[in-house]
Amino acid sequence: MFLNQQQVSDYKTNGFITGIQVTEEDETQRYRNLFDQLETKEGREKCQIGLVDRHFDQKFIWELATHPSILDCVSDLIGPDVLLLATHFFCKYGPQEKFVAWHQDVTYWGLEPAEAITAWFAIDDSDRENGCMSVIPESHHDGIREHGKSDQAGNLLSINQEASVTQEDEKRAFDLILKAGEMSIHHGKIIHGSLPNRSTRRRCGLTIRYIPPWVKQIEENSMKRGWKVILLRGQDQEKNFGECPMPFSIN
Ligand SMILES: O=C(O)CCC(=O)C(=O)O
Repeated sequence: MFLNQQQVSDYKTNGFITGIQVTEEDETQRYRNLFDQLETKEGREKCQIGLVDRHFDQKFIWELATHPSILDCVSDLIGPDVLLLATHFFCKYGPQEKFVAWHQDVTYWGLEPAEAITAWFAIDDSDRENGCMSVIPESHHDGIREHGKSDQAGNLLSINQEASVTQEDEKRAFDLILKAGEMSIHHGKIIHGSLPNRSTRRRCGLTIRYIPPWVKQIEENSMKRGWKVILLRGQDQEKNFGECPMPFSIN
């Protein structure tokens, strides 16, 4: 086990854990340099939320998605059989009004049961000033809330979705402050979002989504396509998704 019993129990109760160090300083710097190179190639506009599933062509993203420390933590939480569902960067440049509205990840993913888990790996330091992610603790216990459209301009979410939250919920929000190279892990049903980046520093995080093998896709996701799911650890007896080969080997 990589996580201790307290962390496993906190995840079950609160729907998240945070401050887990994944990479040492030189490795963290290497990943930041590789992201910087991708950013130069793709442009900032695209980098905000347009880098989806690039683990298929960018080896460094694949390396992070299959990083042993991340997989060890994920296995401790969802079991020994781990499938990679997707990767997606959320990159906010500052100072700007772009934000991520409150939402629950699994709402538009078409999965049944809607069980997914996300590792949010900090490429850059992520704090209140540059718009770190916030979660509403324990909100993953209450099922899927109604999602409408955000009436505030600048929501980075693909279909401008926003979950209805009360002022009480907002008061309980917990900020996931991370140093580059650390990660938080959140449950697919926890309500989370992030405020605008008010700093002049970039705030980039790689979200890595995983599922256990008993999850099926029963509807199209909001990107109107099937997931390209890869078995990373253990076994997939269910074979609910077509076989997708690994784009690179696992180190
Ligand atoms: O990085 C953020 O600010 C939001 C990330 C997010 O919404 C997610 O992981 O689903």
